Amino acid sequence: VYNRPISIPKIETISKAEFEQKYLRKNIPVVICGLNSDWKARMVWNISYLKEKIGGYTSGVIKIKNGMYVINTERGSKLDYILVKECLECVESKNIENGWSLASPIENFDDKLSADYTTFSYCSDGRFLRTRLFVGAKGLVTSLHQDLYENLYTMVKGEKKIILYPPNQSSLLYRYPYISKFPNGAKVDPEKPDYKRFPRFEKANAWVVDLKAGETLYIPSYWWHYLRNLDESIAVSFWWGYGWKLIPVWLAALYKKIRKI
Ligand SMILES: O=C(O)CCC(=O)C(=O)O
Repeated sequence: VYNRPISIPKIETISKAEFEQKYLRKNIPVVICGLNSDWKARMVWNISYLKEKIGGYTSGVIKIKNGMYVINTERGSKLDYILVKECLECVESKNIENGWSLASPIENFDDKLSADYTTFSYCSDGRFLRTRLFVGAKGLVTSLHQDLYENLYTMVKGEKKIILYPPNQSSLLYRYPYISKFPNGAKVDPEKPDYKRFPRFEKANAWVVDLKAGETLYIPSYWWHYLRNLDESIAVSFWWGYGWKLIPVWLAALYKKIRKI
């Protein structure tokens, strides 16, 4: 469906210096294989383990309607605070029509999961480091959006289709207005393109990958990303900032605080 797609290259683990030189400083996406192979999480994480470890916490979870995270212009009002156990049971029941998905900062769960993973050296000295745990049912879609952070997105279980567009194609993606509650979101659907409504989108070039357990995708800051679960999946993302790019990160945090979003 997407025009002239580029397959994101998959490489074996490289040194931090090489990662910085070839990818981070050039803002080029890449899939690194094997980075998380020594994580205990790769062996033990599944829904029942997570229920046992963190099921008793109350956490903000993302509401899902019709197979999508509800992160449209109503973003901000769609986090429900419920028991993690209830959210994970909903994932287990494969309900993506009207349910929840876990997308929570891992710090919400104190140190209950900290022995199961390690922060990758590529981002361990980055500022503003945020670690998030994603657990979602097969078929769940995260609509196209961009973030101010660098992102190392690592699959622990399952597989996801991920579609990226570089920031210099933003004008082809029909973003929501900067003053909306989803200023980092785009209106186009990469898997069901509507070229009548969004004619410029026909010129966009997607970078695509099916990201499997054990693989880590580097999503450079400002790159647009869209994700669909090909299986029930568990993933961890590390977001961080560095250099001048920390200025917009700080400004956005302030803006969110003021507008309470
Ligand atoms: O896991 C997902 O579906 C969303 C991940 C994401 O958007 C991110 O890490 O920025």
